[in-house]
Amino acid sequence: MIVKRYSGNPILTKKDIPYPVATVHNAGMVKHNDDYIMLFRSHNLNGRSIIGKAVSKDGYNFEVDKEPFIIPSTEGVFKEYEAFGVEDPRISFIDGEYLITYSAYSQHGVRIGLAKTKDFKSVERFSLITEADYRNVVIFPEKFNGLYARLDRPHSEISPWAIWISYSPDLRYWGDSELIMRPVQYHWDEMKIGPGATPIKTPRGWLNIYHGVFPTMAGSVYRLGVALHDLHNPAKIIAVGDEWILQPEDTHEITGYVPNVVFTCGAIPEPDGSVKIYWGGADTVMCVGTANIEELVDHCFKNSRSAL
Ligand code: BMA
Repeated sequence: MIVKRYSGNPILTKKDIPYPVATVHNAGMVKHNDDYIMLFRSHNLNGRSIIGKAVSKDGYNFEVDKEPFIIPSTEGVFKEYEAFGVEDPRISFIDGEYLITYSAYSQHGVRIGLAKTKDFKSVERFSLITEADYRNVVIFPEKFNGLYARLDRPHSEISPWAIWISYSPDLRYWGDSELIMRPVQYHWDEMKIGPGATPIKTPRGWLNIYHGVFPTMAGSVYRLGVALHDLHNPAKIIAVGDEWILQPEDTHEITGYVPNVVFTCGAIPEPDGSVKIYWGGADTVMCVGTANIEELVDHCFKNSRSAL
């Protein structure tokens, strides 16, 4: 197994949350000073989502804040576009601040909000950085030729859901968008793919742990795979692993709010060359596993397929 599940999974469930929620899943992750910060999504009991925060010293045992961290805004333009909930945060550290991208749901569709924090004590909304219909936006933790770069996943009726890249000088205005990776027909990720964890810099390229979906008679199966982007030009994908790295297998991944789902929004590289990958199990609980970063990069080259 390339990803070793932690024996104490799930690491966070609704029972650990000091306010009423139905689920704890799809968490963005980052290390801030010596703390592992987890921003997790929860369904409220009305079916709409909010984002909570948990902190850990070891990456496995988390303490949850008494109050949610981001709830739908009651002010300005954000109020209109977050009315149905905020979901699936991703965190990137760049230029001394943490950027949090999240899905903002409303009657107008799903678009992406960008919020910033320096300390995870307070958080400020910056801008809504896409129109509808976008999900899964992750910002690279480094600039390329002076520009921020993000992976995103617009929806299209014509072509299957695929991974695109866009650039920005200021985080507000994005452009030069390009399709860089597509699903493969009759393959584990044939129905849709989307960016997952914030990309991890390695000597051989940026490691992108993404999710892929396969349709079955019993609904969709969400799995994780890996792709490697060029270090200097993230639009160029060097290799895409043919086989998934993680699929739903534990009971809390196979059954729950949405069965047969492992879905990642965050992974934390460690100084010893390992990475802790965090995933939501069945849209219900949070799980963690470890992998070796070099092995994940090797995996990208295993029967590597074309990205397009
Ligand atoms: C996707 C998103 C994720 C979710 C997954 C499985 O479309 O909604 O937040 O984890 O479906 O339900």
